[in-house]
Amino acid sequence: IPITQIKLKRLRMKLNHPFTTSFGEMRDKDFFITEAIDTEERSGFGESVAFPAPWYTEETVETNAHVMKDFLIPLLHENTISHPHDVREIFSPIKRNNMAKAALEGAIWDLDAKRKNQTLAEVLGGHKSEIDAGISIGIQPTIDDLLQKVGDHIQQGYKRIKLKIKPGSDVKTLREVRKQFPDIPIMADANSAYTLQDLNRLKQLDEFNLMMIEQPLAHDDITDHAQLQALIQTPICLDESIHSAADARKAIDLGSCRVINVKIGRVGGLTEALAIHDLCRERGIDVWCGGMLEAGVGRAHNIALTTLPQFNLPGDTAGSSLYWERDIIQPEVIVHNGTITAPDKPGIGYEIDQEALEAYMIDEMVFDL
Ligand code: OSB
Ligand code: MG
Repeated sequence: IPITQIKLKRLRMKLNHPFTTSFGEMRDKDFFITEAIDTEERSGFGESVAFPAPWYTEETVETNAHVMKDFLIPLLHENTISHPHDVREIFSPIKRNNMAKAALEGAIWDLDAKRKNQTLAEVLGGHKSEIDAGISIGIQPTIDDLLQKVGDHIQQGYKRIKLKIKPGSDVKTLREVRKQFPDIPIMADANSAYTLQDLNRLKQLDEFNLMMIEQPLAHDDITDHAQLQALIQTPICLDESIHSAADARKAIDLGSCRVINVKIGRVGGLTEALAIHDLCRERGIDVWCGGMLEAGVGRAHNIALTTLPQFNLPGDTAGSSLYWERDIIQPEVIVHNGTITAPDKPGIGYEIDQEALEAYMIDEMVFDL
């Protein structure tokens, strides 16, 4: 793939609604859009999902900038890439920093698909023409706010509702939601807010018929989760704990989870995400695509990945308008009757809204390869 230039565009975008989890509140997004340009001046786009603070994993926007600029882009300069699959190997001397790796690898996957005049979904091996959309609701100021939001999103057709929980905002909250909405598909995400000491509280969640509980225990744990899974009925889904297909294999072998949330950034790119997909398909583990409050480019990558067959549960990729006044892609991601139609144009399948992109841009770095 004859890449001549890499551009890193730093954007700041205001979220329509602040998003609160057990680890903190986010009001806006500060992140990188990556662009890989070839000899024919075609462009592929990627998005880094790291947040300004290391709340979710250890990466930040600043560590992304440092690692891309000082380590990963030089590796792209020194090596030839015949296929996007090669990027994982080329980046392997650099430990972790998965979101930085995924941001660059994603732009190369998009560029390669465009060069082949195929959709990103096609080059990944995905065939679904529509994908099911779920939504993740942050912790709300009051229970009434939460009930209102759940009702609105069910009305909009979302196929499952994810609620953020933490100690003190869990059993009572879920009981209220279940009372009002006895039959809807609900799951809870704790973002590592509990320990095995909270076993009794976690056991109480079994009464709410949750599809799953996501990452109840430590962000870097798989063994306590195996103990917990043996003691509760609700399936455990791992998010933060899974950084690679090797992690996924160990978690499955130990019985630490029955479901895996795949985030392209967290696992270091689409190649690794495909490996996790294939493993889960072999082992009969359900998978779905998580979200990181992405702008349109990241959202488009999630949609392409979700067209693969083992993505058999609704993900967290919701419509653009729930997050942004104006997204950076055209058309924006639209959810209709709880589904997103996979785009049929080459690559990520959405045009970059250059005017919006420029309006949000706060910095740009250009590297010749
Ligand atoms: O744990 O899945 C998570 C957002 C930021 C950080 C972590 C998580 C989330 C979400 C939101 O749940 C998903 C989305 O709407 O993009
Ligand atoms: Mg999560």
